Amino acid sequence: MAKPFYITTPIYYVNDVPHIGHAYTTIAADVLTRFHRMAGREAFSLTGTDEHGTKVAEAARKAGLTPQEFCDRIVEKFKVVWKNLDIDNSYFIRTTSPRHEAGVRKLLAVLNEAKTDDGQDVIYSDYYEGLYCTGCEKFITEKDLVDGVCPDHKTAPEKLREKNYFFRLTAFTDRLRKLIESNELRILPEERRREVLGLLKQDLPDFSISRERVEWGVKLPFDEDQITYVWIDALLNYITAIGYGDDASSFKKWWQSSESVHLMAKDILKFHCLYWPAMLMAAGEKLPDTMFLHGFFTVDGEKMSKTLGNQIDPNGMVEEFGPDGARYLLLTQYPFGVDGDIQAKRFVQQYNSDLANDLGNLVSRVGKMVVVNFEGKLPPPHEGIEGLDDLMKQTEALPGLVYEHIKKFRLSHAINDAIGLVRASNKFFNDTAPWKLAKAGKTEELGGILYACCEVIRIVATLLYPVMPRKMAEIRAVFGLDDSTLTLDHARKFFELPQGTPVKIDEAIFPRFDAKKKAAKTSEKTQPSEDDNLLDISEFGKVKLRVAQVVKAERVEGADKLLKLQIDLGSEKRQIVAGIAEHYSAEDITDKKVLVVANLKPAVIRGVESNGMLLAAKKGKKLFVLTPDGDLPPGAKVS
Ligand code: ME8
Repeated sequence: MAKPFYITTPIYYVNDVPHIGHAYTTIAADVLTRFHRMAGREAFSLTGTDEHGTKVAEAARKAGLTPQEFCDRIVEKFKVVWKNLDIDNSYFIRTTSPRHEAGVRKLLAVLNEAKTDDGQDVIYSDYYEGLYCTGCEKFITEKDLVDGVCPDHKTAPEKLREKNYFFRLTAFTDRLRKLIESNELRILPEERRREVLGLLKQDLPDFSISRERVEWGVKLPFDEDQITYVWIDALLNYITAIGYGDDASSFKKWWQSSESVHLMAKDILKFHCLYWPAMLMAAGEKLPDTMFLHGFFTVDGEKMSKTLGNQIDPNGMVEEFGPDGARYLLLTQYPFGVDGDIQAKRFVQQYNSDLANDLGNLVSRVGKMVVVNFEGKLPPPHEGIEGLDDLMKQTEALPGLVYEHIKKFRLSHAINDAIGLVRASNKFFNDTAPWKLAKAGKTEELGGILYACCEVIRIVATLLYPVMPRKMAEIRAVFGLDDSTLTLDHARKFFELPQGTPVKIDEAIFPRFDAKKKAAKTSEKTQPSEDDNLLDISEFGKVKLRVAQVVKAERVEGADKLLKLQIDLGSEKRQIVAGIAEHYSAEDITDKKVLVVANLKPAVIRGVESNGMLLAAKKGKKLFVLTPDGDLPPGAKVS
């Protein structure tokens, strides 16, 4: 039985709002977690926020809030974005939580008692003098500066001299090097391992674990005048979150007996690959098994930064492409592990080609042919079809290949191989031309082609489930499959779908994205009640207009123009967001009968889901909601 799998993301600083850099690592961790679970392992995934230190205190001061108020506000943004992206983390750790703070103090007390092999104290106090960059939250040297300023933050560092407590790193570097060389501590990819081994060849100084002047942080248990250095505080989250200091059985399971992986980008290598394992060694704790340091990406060729204003909001990506589209697009821009560039302008084209055309089309044309030609019942398999053996071989090999990629953190390879099979299946479909067989009444051969394609779809949808959980569940539902068969084992076998399985397909799984639709969606987002979404007369018949009764109304937090309405449509209740708050109060609109467009795709407006659109008319600047004349019941058709 494989060990439980424990994976962590970095905990993100709350002085910045979530961007696609954070999303990239967190989605990757989520995919790995879901995949290992599918392979039958127990898995725990951790993410959270890094809330202490000068940087956060400074951001809070600028926002006119106490640090805690500021953290409480920003942390919600992280929680919301993870929810929007369908991140299924097992726990969310905040470094300002009492649980974490208690764990930090406990481990620091242990370190303070610890001795090195030659009997010296692991922790000692000394004076430190140096240049400190608040942006980096670290001391930097003259040679790090460019024109006298920190190259990352463009600010001049401060000169600081203060009493600090130090960790005797020098006493642990030899052991650490041996553990990395022997791969007992696996550092991946290889380039990063070499980088760490290179650092270990240099004369690494001891590092300081406390600050004298900082106020916002955890007090040292052995000197209450000193605050734990924010990086030391942050690293400890990986164990406080799973019970270090307060839940021995959870800690035993998820740290001592699990396979643990720290996932991050290469920017925070030194803290994770040198300081963290050395601290664990000194405290007599097990080391993590693997550090995976993926690449750092630029956006459209530029470094992503708040100042440049080129940070991409993952919520916006979810609005455009749905959670699954956003997850897929982020992970497939460049190979996982190396540096890359994210080109947002390619998203629409790639979404259309991989998801709408290749995968979505395969599902809909195969599904529809089963519905039309076999009354929606899966036909039996059939042998001897040209190209079938090759397709089956490729399909049967895929789960093993994908799992190997996943074990080696080759996420983009795993996804590309699965999409490669989709393409091979589309080719098989085109080459065998089943529509011709249908015309010619060659039912057995036709059925065999459709059966094989359905099996490919089932297997691909299972293997890609960790990447696109919602859409793959939708595809699996075409064959009536639920989570009970969501296992790698079920994907490993061909001929799992019995003949006669009902096949139901209603709408395109990945509707094509076009510029027109995008423009319409944008105007809907910014002005949900504006009447500028003109339709052709021929298109009008497609619009489903209904009478609805407003059951409840409330303002959308942070949006002056928006009301969130719960409406009764007779056969169902729905939520819609309407841009009427400047004209109607929640009380004004509650209980009113209104007219709505009832067949719009769900949209997310200011983070709130809207399933329809309210009709209203304008006179000058005043807006009037349209109401039916006469006592019509909710759900009545408007024509
Ligand atoms: O460093 N490309 O937090 P942070 C790839 N609080 N990944 C990126 C990225 C990019 N352009 N930008 C950000 C901290 N990331 C500390 C961590 S852990 C004990 C403390 C991701 O908010 C990537 O995972 O600056 C990177 O390591 C992390 O965000 C840095 O997040």
